Amino acid sequence: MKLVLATGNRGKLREFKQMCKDEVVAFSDLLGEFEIVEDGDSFSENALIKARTIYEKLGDKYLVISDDSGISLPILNNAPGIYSARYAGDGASDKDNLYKLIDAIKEKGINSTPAYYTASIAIVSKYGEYVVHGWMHGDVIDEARGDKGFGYDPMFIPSGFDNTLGELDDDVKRAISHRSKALDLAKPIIEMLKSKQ
Ligand code: ITT
Repeated sequence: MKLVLATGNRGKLREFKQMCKDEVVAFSDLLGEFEIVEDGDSFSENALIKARTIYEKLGDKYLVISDDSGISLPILNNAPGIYSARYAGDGASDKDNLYKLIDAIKEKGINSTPAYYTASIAIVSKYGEYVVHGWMHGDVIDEARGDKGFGYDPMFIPSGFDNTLGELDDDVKRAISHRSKALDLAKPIIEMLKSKQ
C-alpha cells in the first residue's frame, strides 16, 4: 500500500522517496496540483492541516503523511521558523529565501550563527492522527556553498561538520536530518496503521 505525501515541495518528495524506498506517492499524482492554505501557529498544526486536507479529498482507504518544516535562528528570535517558505514574501523561491537569510546575518555584522531545522510529520488515517518531530542543529553562514539538498541547505553547516549541506553528499543529510529523525519515529506508526488496513 502506497503512502500519499501531502507536499508540493520537490526537495521533500525526493528525500521521502529515498528514505521510504519509493513507497511514497505525491498527492498531485492522484489529485493534481493545488495550494493548501497553511494558517496554523506551529509546525504540528500546519503538518496536520496538510495531511487532513489530502486525506479528506482521497477518502479513508488512504494513509496520508505530510511534513511541515523550517529553519530557526536564535539570533533572530527563532525566525523564520514556520514562515521559512515565505521568508522573502508570498511566492518567494528557495533562492530568494536563502539570500534573504544570508542578508539578515550580514546585517548583524557576523559571519555565522547557530541555527536548527525542525520537521513535524503528521500521519492521518481512519484509525487516527499522529504527529512526530525531529531536529537538526548546526550553524548558518553568510554565503551559499554547494548545490545539493534544497532550500537553506547551501548555508547550513550541521554540528560536527565543516561543510554545508549543499556540499555534503545526500546520504550524510539522510543520516542526520530533522526529516529522517522524525521519519524514524513515524515509521513504526505507519507500519502499525498499515497492518490494520
Ligand atoms: P509543502 O507545504 O507543500 O510541503 P513547502 O515548501 O511550503 O511545501 P513548508 O511550508 O514546510 O513546505 O516550508 C518549509 C521551508 O523550510 C521550505 O520551503 C524550505 O525552504 C525550508 N526547509 C525545510 N526543510 C528543509 C531542508 O531539509 N533543507 C533546506 N530547507 C528546508
